[in-house]
Amino acid sequence: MLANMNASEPSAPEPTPEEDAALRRLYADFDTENLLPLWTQLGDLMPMHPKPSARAHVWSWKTLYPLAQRAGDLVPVGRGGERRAIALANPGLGGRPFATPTLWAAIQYLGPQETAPEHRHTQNAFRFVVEGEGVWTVVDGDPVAMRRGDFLLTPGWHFHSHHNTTDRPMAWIDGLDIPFAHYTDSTFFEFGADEVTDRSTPSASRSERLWAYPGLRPLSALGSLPNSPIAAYRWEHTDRALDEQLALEDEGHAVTVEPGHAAVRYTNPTTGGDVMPTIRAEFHRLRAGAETTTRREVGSSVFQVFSGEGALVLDGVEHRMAQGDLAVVPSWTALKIQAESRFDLFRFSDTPIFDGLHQARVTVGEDTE
Ligand code: GTQ
Ligand code: FE2
Repeated sequence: MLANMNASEPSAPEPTPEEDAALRRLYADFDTENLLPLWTQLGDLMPMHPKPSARAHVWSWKTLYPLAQRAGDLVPVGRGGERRAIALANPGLGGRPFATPTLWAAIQYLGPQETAPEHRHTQNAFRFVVEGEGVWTVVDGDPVAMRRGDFLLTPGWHFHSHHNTTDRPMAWIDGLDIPFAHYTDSTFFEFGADEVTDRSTPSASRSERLWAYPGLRPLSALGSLPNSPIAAYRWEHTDRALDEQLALEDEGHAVTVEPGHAAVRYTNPTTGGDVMPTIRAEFHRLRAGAETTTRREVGSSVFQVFSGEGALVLDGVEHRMAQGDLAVVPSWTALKIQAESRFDLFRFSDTPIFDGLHQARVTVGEDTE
């Protein structure tokens, strides 16, 4: 049956056979001329609220890690393939390697003494380390150590390579805005040097030595930068900040997001805003037994459990999660976090895109059913 602008009106008269034939010819001619009328597309394109194609989905670290390990044994890393990164492919996104419509999330694995060659691309990237150490990522010639709990930036168009200096493998997660860049046809890529430009292994990068003192910025670099100049946000700082929020709460100060829920956002110290123009990153810590108020947000996010056990309740469905497990929360999905033990979660999202376009929306505390 052909769609009709008056289809929903009960009093609309049945089309005559002539009208019906004319309407069929009209749609056939639209098709020939690569045209589609709004009235047949409205429900899909302009729903009352976001109806994401991406699905809520959980990948367990216990499954991911051995698969990455097998790739490590079988698939060399080098020029051309560039990275041994295995992407989360959201089951709602047509088999593409996209966690959400905007975000790429992957487990990357480097074997003992291996090197992933230098390149740069316009896509913004970060790494988050849930376990292990011993890899240095060299960002525009600055060697940055990667250790458990660290959040590391590779903003767009910065050259980067990774090299494992140890005799043990290391795996971590990458987050990038690859799908966003792909859908907007805005991507550029260049190969860099074939050898790692600096094989030194300092414990702090030059970027941290210049920038990573809270509230203090070098007078040689005033003005706002589009990306945070801090290459690594270290676990000791994140952990301490969260501990102190909960300690202050214990002392009677209302400094947490909500009772038993401490959280921090990683920020660009030159603006106070998000670390990169397309990606927001946060760390959340819930006390054992705490739970968050249900909320929906425009935009998609990915969580990785850093430690502890708990559940993400997504549109009323409980997904139990443990260390290393990753969950995708599609746009406008009702999210509640429940902590069984103390529950530490890393989170990243595409919210800065919607903030920048004045399309961000949040609802808090509504019923999920
Ligand atoms: O480490 O440079 O997961 O360029 C995807 C693309 C990682 C990287 C990914 C990349 C990288
Ligand atoms: Fe890269």
